[in-house]
Amino acid sequence: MRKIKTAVLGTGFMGRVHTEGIRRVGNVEVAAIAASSQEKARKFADELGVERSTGDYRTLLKDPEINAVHVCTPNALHFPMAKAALEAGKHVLCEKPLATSVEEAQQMVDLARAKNLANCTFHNLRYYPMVQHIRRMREAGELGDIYCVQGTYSQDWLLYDTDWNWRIDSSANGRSRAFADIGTHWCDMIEHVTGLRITSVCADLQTFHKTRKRPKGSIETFAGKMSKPEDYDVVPIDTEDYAAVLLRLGDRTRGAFTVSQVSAGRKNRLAIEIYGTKGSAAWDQEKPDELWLGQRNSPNQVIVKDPSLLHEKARSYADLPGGHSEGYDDTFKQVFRRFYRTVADRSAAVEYAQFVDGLRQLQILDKVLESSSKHAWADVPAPKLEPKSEQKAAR
Ligand code: SOE
Repeated sequence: MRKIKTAVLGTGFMGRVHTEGIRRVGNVEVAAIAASSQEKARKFADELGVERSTGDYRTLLKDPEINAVHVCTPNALHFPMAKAALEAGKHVLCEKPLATSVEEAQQMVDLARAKNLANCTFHNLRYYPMVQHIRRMREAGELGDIYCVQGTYSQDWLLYDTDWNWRIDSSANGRSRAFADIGTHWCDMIEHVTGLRITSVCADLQTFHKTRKRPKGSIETFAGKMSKPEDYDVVPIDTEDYAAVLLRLGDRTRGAFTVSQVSAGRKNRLAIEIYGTKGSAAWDQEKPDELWLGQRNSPNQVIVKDPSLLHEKARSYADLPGGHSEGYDDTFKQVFRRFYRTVADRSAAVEYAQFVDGLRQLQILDKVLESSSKHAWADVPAPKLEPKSEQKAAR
């Protein structure tokens, strides 16, 4: 079997999880690694056993043997790298947020379309088995019409003013931090699961740390919690630690959620609650195999992931039998498997978030920032382009 050859651009937290995840897909080989320097790329490639490495990703784009790239670099590099890769005819899977502006994201959507290349925005969190189960319950009408949605995406890894990562530097990250980093995941999930569109937002953003202590060395995502940097510069901060957002999803459905990177004890708590006319569902990423189902006239239930008990259409997202947990890592495998199916066969169904979905999240983000600065509701534009994906059928 001839393997599809792919290159991973970026050697941070995401570069590592992507490299490991790609290897779980049988017909794909991580052929090369690119980083900001040859030394960095070689060190990473040696650790993970990848033959080829480079400090200049453009050399990989010239190689006709490389079919696809994963863009796992800081946000500000997503656009130039993905654009160059598409221009070179490579299929692109890009980390979220897709870009640092709506304009860049729109160009990426247009270019991928014009070149007819597979394109994925890595909103992987939709693909936990229990999240897919809620989605299919909703499609089957088991929750009824949705009255309201609520929840949070809360973390604590940026709680102290000594916590640092490239995301805090807006020149590498873009003008929004907490919302772009994790709020976009929440919105993507809620739209995907409910099939509804966020139509207006009223947001309040807060930066608790007006300055932070930037260590003189570099710090990996989440790793700052284990280091005690003594040598630092005090720098002003222009991105938010926290956001609270009220939502309208069409004329009837309402919602509210918070986003925080300073909530002690909350490690990676993406929680969604959906309240419908017939029943409710609540799920929390910190306990991914469990799903709470609420009823008015019968006892509530907590169901545990077990492929034999999942909705038929959600079953392909669970690979292991009940009692064998499937988590964050496994969502990568689920997306990669589906992405590479469409790379191998351009007529295969698209079962992942595309660039157009990443653009959508940047449009919501834009309105969240506008609403917070104006202290007013802001309307989110209806998408011009509907994804050609499975998501269309759900909406
Ligand atoms: C950091 O906040 C981060 O790694 C995000 O970038 C991911 O998208 C999220 O899944 C976990 O947290």
